[in-house]
Amino acid sequence: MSEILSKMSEAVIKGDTDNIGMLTELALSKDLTAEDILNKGLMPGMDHVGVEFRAGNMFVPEVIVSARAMQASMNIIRPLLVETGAELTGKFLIGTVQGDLHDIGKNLVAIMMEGAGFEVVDLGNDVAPETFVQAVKEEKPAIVGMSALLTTTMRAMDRTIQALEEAGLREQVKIMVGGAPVTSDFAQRIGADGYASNAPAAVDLAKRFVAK
Ligand code: B12
Repeated sequence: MSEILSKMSEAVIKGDTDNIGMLTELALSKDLTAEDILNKGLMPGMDHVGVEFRAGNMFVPEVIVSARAMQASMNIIRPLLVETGAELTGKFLIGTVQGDLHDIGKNLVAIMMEGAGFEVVDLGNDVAPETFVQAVKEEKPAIVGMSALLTTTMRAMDRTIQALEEAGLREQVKIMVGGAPVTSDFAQRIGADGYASNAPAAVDLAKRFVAK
């Protein structure tokens, strides 16, 4: 069984979009859960890609194909991750901040949030502060989530919170931030209501927000 999961990690590393769908179906047919596939197959593969990228052994085009392979598998397991039948808990608006194109982690948070019963509005990536403002006006979410993967784009979280303040919308929403370079210290400094280091922790935090 774990052989399939290591093959999935390898498929992410090699960016093997042709075979990853088949491997995902095979894993599911062997009674592996969507969580197993995500946490023991896809994530270790993407972690490895991160290490190799940092070491200069992999380059942007290769990382893109790895990301595509991971997304291809996530598209298959998505309904299973969502399938908890939870009641709608509130509206959750999420986006990757301006200047940042990384969206795998943001997508994962959105999927898990949907699975926990939140109605999710996903603004995509490279979302300008004014787009967040407009969306908060229109969608009236209970919670806004912002994702950033680059140290250079973390500041856009700050600018987005300021824009919400200037538009008089800050008090209407709870704001949570996340992404690899983000810390709870940083979240506090920019005036966010919370930080979570991964998707399940984001769900716990969101549930605490709406329970209050
Ligand atoms: C895949 C990837 C890419 C892909 C992105 C594809 C895509 N569709 O997302 C591509 C190739 C496009 C890319 C481009 C670049 N990348 Co890049 N990339 C990565 C890589 C390898 C993996 C990121 C990832 O998807 N991880 C898996 C997900 C599941 O994890 P995650 O994003 O951290 O999300 C989890 C948590 O953080 C949290 N979370 C995330 N969002 C949110 C939001 C909320 C509200 C909450 C509560 C929680 C939360 O929950 C998630 C799930 O558990 C990382 C290295 C790494 N290991 O992080 C580098 C990395 C982020 N990239 C990096 C860089 C430098 C770049 C480029 C500048 C490279 C270049 N020279 O062009 C460009 C920037 C493009 C841009 N403007 O955004 C650096 C950033 C360095 C820094 N500190 O700023 C990293 C760390 C690599 C490195 N070590 O150098 N990249």
